[in-house]
Amino acid sequence: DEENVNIRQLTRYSNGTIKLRNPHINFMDQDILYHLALGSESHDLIEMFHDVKFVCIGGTPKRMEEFAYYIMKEIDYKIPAGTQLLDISQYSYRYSMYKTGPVLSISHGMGIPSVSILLHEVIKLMYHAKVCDPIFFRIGTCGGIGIDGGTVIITEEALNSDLKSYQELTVLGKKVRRPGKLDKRLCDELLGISRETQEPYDTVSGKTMCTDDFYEGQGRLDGAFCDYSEKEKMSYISHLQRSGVTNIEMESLAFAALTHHAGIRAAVVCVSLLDRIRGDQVLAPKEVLNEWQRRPQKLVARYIKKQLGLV
Ligand code: R2B
Ligand code: URA
Repeated sequence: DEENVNIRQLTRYSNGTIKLRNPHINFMDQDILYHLALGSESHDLIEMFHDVKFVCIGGTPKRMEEFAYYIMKEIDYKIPAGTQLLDISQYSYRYSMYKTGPVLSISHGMGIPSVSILLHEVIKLMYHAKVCDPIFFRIGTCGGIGIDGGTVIITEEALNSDLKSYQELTVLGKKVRRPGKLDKRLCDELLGISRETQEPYDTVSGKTMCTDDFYEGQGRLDGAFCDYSEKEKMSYISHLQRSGVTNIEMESLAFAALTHHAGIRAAVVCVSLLDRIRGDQVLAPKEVLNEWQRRPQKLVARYIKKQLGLV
């Protein structure tokens, strides 16, 4: 539609590389991507990153390291025998970043502030490295609303905790709203791929509510504080369900808002760790949780393999 054409013009050069919506970066002698431990003068970012096609981000360094090795196997990417993938951002002591050919795998920590800082720097990295039309994925975990643990949920639209489909941030003391939009076609393609494989679990799509807290912010009864009753919690969760919310997590809104503002196609794929109608504590054993957390990775890996012409 018209909005997408406008965003495209604002965010791309004619060859598909990223144009930044910030005139200041061009006038700087160097740009230090502080939280990634990279810089435009200290590193040859084009040499290091120009071939990136997919940027996959998820909460923990360990899971994203595992994803880097998993995708290495899936796309048959070879590194010299006896060597390991390097955590490119290890000296930031903030985020971890692994590169497996065209796939970047990066940890984003917990919550909107952490994922926002990362995305500003990763989007600038795409610009400095002259990357062409990258696709971004968040591979994560969430709480389901009337949805069993182990179910994979693809976000159609990210909502704030007022169930509005925008992120409101304060810039120079003024409120700025950015739509929590994700790529509809990408969401549908992922759903389509999930239907091609016979997995013993469901993959669904829906609206995702993004909160600034895991406990009171998600209506849990098991935080250090709780000033509402179980009845009030349940009526709130029912209200969410009636509003079409399938899951709750803590990064989708900033992820959707920033990638959409940058004109980057993006998707959020999370596995539900529990059904919030049944409880609040994450009770599944570690081995079960680990297997569940590989499910979004599998789906995204399959999409990547398709795009690379490997399946
Ligand atoms: C999902 O899991 C984390 C909280 O446990 C948070 O980062 C999120 O969005
Ligand atoms: N992550 C969340 O933010 N909430 C949950 O309930 C589970 C994972």
